[in-house]
Parts: sequence; C-alpha cells; structure tokens
Amino acid sequence: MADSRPFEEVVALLKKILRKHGYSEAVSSILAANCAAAQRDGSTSHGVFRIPNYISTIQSGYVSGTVEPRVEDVAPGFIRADSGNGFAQVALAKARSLLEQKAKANGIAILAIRNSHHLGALYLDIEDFAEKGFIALAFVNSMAVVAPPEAHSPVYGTNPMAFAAPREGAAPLVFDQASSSMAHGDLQVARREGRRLPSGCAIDSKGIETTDPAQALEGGALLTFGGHKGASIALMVELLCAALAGADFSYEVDWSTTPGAKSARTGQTIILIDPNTGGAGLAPFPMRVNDLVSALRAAGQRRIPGDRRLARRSPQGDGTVSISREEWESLVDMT
Ligand code: NDP
Ligand code: PYC
Repeated sequence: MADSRPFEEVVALLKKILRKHGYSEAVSSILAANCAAAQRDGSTSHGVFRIPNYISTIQSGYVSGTVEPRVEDVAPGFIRADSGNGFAQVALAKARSLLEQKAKANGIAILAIRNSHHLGALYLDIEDFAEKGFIALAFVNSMAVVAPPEAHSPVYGTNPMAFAAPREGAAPLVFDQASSSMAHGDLQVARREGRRLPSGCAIDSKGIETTDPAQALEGGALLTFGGHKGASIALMVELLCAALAGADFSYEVDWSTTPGAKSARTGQTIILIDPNTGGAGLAPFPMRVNDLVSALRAAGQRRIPGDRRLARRSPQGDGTVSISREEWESLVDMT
C-alpha cells in the first residue's frame, strides 16, 4: 500500500538519514532532494530505493560525503570540476551558474566533472536548464555491468544520456535513457520482485543469454539497447565522461578493497546550448519544439518522452511523493 507524502517531508527524512551516516549538511540536502524528486516522478530505480546504497557506499570508505568540489574556469566555453571523490551533483550545483553564464556568452558551454559519483536519475541534473530556455545534454558513466556486442564480459557502464529542450507554454521536453537494455537499478528491482527479464536483455557469466536477473547480476552482464547502436552510445558516453573529463572508464573502476561500495568513481559531462545565439529572425526554438511534438502526436505517437514522468508529478509541481508504507517504515528505521 502506497501513501502520498509531501515532498518536503520526504526530503527531510532522507536528509536526516544521510546526515546520520556522515554526509555533510550541503551534500545531504542535494542528494535527499534528488532522491525524493526521482521517487515523486515515478523513477523508482533511482528514488528512495537507492538510500541503502548511499549508506553502504559511505560506510565502505569509498566515497567522500563531506568534500568541497573544485570548479575551474579553463576556457570561455569550458569548465572543469574535480568532485574530490564526492557526488557529481554537488559539483554541478557549484558550477551551475557559471555554466549558464558561459553558455549565454558563447552560445555553448561544457562542464566536465571528474573524480565523481552518481546514483541518481540524470534528467534531474538538466531539467532546470531547459526551464530557463537552454538546451542541455548530460552523460554519466558508471561501473562495468554492460557487455558490448559479441563480448562475454562487461566493459561499459549503463551509461545514460539525458536531453532537455525548452518548450513554449509547456514543461521542457526531456528524455533520459540508459544505453543498456535496462538500468542496473531496474535489474536489481526485477530480482527483488522475482520477475524474469525480457529476452535479449542480459547474459550469464558464460556469455549465454539469460532472463534470470540473478544470473545477470552474479557474474553476468546487461546488453546494450539496440545491439551495436546502443553500444556506440555507451562508447561515446565513456569517452565524454572518462577520457574527456579525466576520470576512470567504467571498466577501470576498482572497489575491491571497499566492500559495500555501490557508486562508481567516474565522471559526468554536461553540455549547455543557448538556442537564441545568432538566431534573430529565426523561428524561436521552443516554438519549433512544439511544432515537432504536435507532428508526433498528429502522426499517432501517444506517449512522448517525459509524459509519464510529468503525469506522475502532482499538479503543484513539487507536490506529493508516492511511497509504500513498508519503504517509509524502513527509511524511518535508518534514522
Ligand atoms: P526508460 O527506458 O524507462 O525511459 C527512457 C526514456 O524513454 C525516458 O525519457 C522515458 O520517458 C521515455 N520512454 C519510455 N517508454 C516510452 C514509450 N513507450 N514511448 C515514449 N517514450 C518512452 O529509462 P532507463 O531504464 O533507460 O533509465 C531509467 C533511469 O535510470 C534514468 O533516469 C537514468 O538516468 C537512470 N540511470 C542512471 C544511471 C547513473 O549512473 N546514475 C545509470 C543508468 C540509468 P518518461 O520519463 O516519461 O518515462
Ligand atoms: O541503474 O544502471 C543504473 C545505475 C548505475 C549507477 C547508478 N544507477
């Protein structure tokens, strides 16, 4: 049975848990709001389900919950950040206004974060930019749990990319998708709920296709979505987040000496574009987004990316969060 709880009540509880387990006031605020927002939007694989991961990772000593990220203004359109082995969202919060200023001044700007962790839903990092009129792209790599085509062992992370574009008179158009057949979080949920996987999603430890989530999780791997096409997206995400940002590739992540660690130390890259740049006389970008969405609906597409997420939000925006009583009670037990 699920109850609806005020967003702020959920944030306050999550923050209390994170504070108790060693995250600083500032870091706890950011991560609690992130988790509560994912839960509110029905992105449950990165909602309150992740709180035990945040706890076991800090308990393992693998992540820093208190470090202050370092933001470097390295070129007119380029910012680098060193998360100092903390969560990427904290570095993004520090770099956010500089990134906006640079995108406004140059038409485009990039933020490359290294030495960082990410256990959240990626769209939450960029949705606000599109609300302010920017086009935003985000990429993050994680731990090696995804096998490339024809391979028998994992190399890539689940490596999502998210895209957000402003619309005229409507919430931004946002998509956010892993480059794997499914998010690792959803694989864990499938095991927990005793569900089989759709075929073509995963392999076992011998490289043979399996629909058993336990076999995929224990020595097996997920596959990329769309075969070699998803694999190329995963490859691009690795290069943008690890090679460009100066972070580890997913296959280089080593948490063997910190049992309990659940968030990989990798990188994240965000690209911001000001669609108004040099656009005098052109049709405004947000109107053109609306044109395309209208054409899709007219052609018969009933579900546009973001429809489910927005429908889950209450009409008040930051309204209520649906959370099962058992989950709530287990969170209360963690305080
Ligand atoms: P989904 O496959 O559930 O959804 C991907 C995108 O497609 C969403 O924008 C979704 O919109 C849209 N969509 C889904 N179904 C349809 C449909 N039938 N028609 C039209 N659009 C559709 O996402 P994933 O499982 O790939 O990823 C889930 C979450 O996991 C993401 O938020 C991602 O950031 C996160 N993740 C985080 C990682 C990390 O390292 N931090 C790693 C991997 C994943 P809508 O939102 O409206 O459903
Ligand atoms: O769900 O694939 C995932 C994931 C990896 C890191 C954080 N979430």
